[in-house]
Amino acid sequence: MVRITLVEAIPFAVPYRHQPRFASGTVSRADNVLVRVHTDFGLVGQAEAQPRPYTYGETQASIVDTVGGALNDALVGVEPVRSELVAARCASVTGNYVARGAVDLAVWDLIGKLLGVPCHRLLGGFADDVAAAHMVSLGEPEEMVAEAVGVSERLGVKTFKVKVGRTPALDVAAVRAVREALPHADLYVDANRGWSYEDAVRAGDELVEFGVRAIEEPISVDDRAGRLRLAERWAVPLAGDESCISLAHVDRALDEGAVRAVSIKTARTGFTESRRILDLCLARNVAVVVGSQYEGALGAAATVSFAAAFAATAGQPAELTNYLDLADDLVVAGPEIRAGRAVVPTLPGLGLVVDEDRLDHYRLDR
Ligand code: MUC
Ligand code: MG
Repeated sequence: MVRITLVEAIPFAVPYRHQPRFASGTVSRADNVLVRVHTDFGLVGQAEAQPRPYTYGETQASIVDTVGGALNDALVGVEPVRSELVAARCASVTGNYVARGAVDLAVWDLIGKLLGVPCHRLLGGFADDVAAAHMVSLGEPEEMVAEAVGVSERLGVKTFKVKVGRTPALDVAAVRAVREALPHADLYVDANRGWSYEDAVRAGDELVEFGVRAIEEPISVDDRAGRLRLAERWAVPLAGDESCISLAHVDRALDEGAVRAVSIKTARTGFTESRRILDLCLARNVAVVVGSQYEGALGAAATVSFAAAFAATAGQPAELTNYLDLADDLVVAGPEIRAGRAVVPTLPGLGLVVDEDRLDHYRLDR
């Protein structure tokens, strides 16, 4: 019987080539955490956590503390293949979504390695690849066009989530410019709660005219009445992201009625809770998008493994390309993206190999 002996949290920092910018923040450096789940069998499961204080309140320090403290205490001695026991033990720690999500992913990586099976097959294995969507950072409209066109040309990507949430005039100018440069692209937008209700009306109405197919988190998630009015106003779905950070949040958001598409992020709900969210959305006939929070390659491997695993997610674009915004990464090679599609890793677990020299170079704890 294989048992968990240690859950380790290694903080590291990798610079960006192109810094992600959105209405609620900027990621100037990937100050992330590598989670390693060790066993008495020698095999190690690993995954990456990305602190997003403006979304979850978690920091790199809090993630290191929670993973190496309470979550380690909860999991030492547990058999990793008993994934529901792992989930129940981790549920004894509330909040800390990113810390818990990464531990869940690292345990699934370990299960895959123990069984010799890629995670995407363990989850369902519906398809071997999935269309990739790219998130376009805030910038001057011409910079945003250059980013989208560059990704389209380099990777063959056809779907773009354009960041908005500034002034309606600037947002409309940016999306118009991207639309003109890529007339056939599939576009949706994400305001990361940056608009006031009035700005959302002004910007959103015009953006719907440009054919954006969803508007993610237009205003404060606390303005429930405003969100409902916007959802009723627009012909395209209001997509929930920051309002949908756990199964219970999704359940409440769907009850409230404004959210008609849900962003599922393995970075915050791992595989275990992401699957429960997907099932809830399927039961309620609500669209889902497999989303990203600017993971590195290990996180992107989790995203593609999940997105490709299910019939309900494999047929639509998942946010998968932004790990290439990093100037470097911890792994020997990231997930492959060709002709606009991300391919599932074929090695066991999450399928990526950490380059120990790079980890030594980027880790912050030595
Ligand atoms: C998104 O969809 O909002 C921005 C912050 C974060 O945590 O995720 C991103 C992308
Ligand atoms: Mg979002």
